[in-house]
Amino acid sequence: MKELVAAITNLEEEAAVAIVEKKLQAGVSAHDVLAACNEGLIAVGDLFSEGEYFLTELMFSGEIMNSIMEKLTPYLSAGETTATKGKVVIGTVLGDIHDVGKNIVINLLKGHGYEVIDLGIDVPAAEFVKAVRETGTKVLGLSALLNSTYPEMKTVIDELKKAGLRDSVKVIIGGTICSEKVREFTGADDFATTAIKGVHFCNSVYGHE
Ligand code: B12
Repeated sequence: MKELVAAITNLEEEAAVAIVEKKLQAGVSAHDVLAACNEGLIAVGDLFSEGEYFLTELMFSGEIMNSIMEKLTPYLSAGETTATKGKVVIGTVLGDIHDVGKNIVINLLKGHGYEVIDLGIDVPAAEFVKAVRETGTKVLGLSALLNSTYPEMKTVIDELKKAGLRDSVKVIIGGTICSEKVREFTGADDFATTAIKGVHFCNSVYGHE
């Protein structure tokens, strides 16, 4: 796995994708592969923070992850069921365009039999409220990766309250910046820094555990 972390950190797309294919063929769990990819991306982020990498490199790391996801998705979705276990509305909050993690969560939820309504990126609070009202979902997932955008997750929850919808929907926030402190600040029901936690959350809300 060290090889994979290094290939992503060094932005070697072909090598990274080849290693992922090799690991999957060898029967390594897709979740373990994903964890190594995350480690590589965190290293890229750190190099960006330190001024070693620039926006171009950051963008390229996102592209590498998308190529890897093409290989990983079928494995993450293994065991797909046709039955709909329930609806989930999800999106990245206003001001934030990071969606690699959100898309992984979506793939995983679909693989576990959930109907996912993806509102995309940079989503204003009013759109989340509208989607919750119109779909009658019991779960809303909010994604944010920036220190400057996590307060927007609180705005969404406050708007749900104003619309009288807060009691009808459970909210889970996700992204590397999420913690118990952030959950408390936003008023969300739970937080996740892994995609699988989102699945467990939905299972408990919809009574599938
Ligand atoms: C790729 C990347 C980009 C790409 C995004 C491409 C894309 N389509 O998403 C681009 C180049 C566009 C980008 C832009 C920027 N980025 Co950026 N980016 C990253 C990087 C390297 C990787 C993010 C990623 O994809 N991780 C992989 C995924 C799989 O992980 P994840 O998102 O955390 O998701 C997992 C979990 O958190 C969880 N999860 C996530 N969401 C949800 C939601 C729910 C409901 C649930 C249940 C779970 C869940 O499940 C996922 C799978 O396990 C990070 C580094 C890092 N440490 O995160 C920086 C990082 C997030 N970016 C950063 C910054 C500063 C920026 C910019 C402001 C840079 C700039 N000066 O313009 C812009 C912001 C643009 C904007 N308005 O949003 C900083 C944020 C610092 C902070 N905390 O505020 C980071 C941390 C880099 C750094 N160390 O400085 N970025």
